[in-house]
Amino acid sequence: MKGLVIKNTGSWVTVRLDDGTTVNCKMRGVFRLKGLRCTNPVAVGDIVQVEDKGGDAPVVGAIEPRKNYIIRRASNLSKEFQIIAANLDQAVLVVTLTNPVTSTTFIDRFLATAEAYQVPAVIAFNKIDLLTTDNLRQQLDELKALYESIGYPVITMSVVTGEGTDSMREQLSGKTSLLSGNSGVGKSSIINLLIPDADVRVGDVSHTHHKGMHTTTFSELLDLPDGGAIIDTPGVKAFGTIDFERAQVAHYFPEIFKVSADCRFNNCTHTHEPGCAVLSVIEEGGIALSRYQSYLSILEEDPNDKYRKPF
Ligand SMILES: Nc1nc2c(ncn2[C@@H]2O[C@H](COP(=O)(O)OP(=O)(O)O)[C@@H](O)[C@H]2O)c(=O)[nH]1
Ligand SMILES: [Mg+2]
Ligand SMILES: [Zn+2]
Repeated sequence: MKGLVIKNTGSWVTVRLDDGTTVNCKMRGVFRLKGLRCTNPVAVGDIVQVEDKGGDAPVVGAIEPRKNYIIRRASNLSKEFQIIAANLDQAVLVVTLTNPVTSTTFIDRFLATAEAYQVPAVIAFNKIDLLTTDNLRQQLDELKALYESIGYPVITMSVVTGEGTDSMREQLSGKTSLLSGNSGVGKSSIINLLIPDADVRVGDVSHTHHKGMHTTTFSELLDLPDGGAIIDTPGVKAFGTIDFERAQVAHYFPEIFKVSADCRFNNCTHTHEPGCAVLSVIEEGGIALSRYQSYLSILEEDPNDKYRKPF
């Protein structure tokens, strides 16, 4: 029997079969993914075979090839990984300019990681009802223009006033979307707004619970009333970092990558090299400084420390 994984609590997964019924399956041992120890090989969004071998519960057998997936460390210093979600149509990053402040570095690292995972990214600025100063409103306009110019869809919205929520609904319609963002930006509120019977807790810092040395992440696929689904991963702020090779970082900043075709050296890191097209475009104001700073912040990470910094 084939089905879609709609819930994962670590040791159990819930699979929705083709006929619409759901079945709880047991997980089996530790799998390996590209040479990495992986404690949680089956993820929400996976299409799996369910095998009923007459034991106390059916088990998850083969996993269908994924179109994409995202991973994170099982815990900060762990060498083990968890797949957070698979087969995403898009990843929506919910951000706020106030209460709390989301930094552009955080946004850009998320976008770069989404590029690397080949998951289309969307930015949703929530809590625009709190932008009561000219300065904040101008910040919103500038960031919206910046990210749209790079090619990312941008939504501006408020759960409180309802402004922009139709655009959010439209953006999510018919797709499977991961909802990410710092704690407190309004992810749970958005889910409750769009899926009235989801009844997700609002205001909780994290639903993550500790089990031995590992942080077990509970994730769930929530159906949208008009088609599509949101993958909710409480306690996961953003993607885990992935293996960024220095030379590849520019590939994940579309506007930097485009210009880099004109650099004199094809191994240009766009930091100091003569004939660097990126540096000259930055000087002309054609690439935002905030984006370049985020690029540098990834480039400057210790290459031996990869997989070490979840963000
Ligand atoms: N002013 C304002 N507050 C909001 C908005 N959306 C959510 N909140 C509040 O922000 C807090 C955190 O929301 P929550 O949905 O739990 O955020 P999460 O941690 O991202 O899931 C709660 O007190 C919400 O009521 C909004 O659009 N405007
Ligand atoms: Mg929440
Ligand atoms: Zn260059």
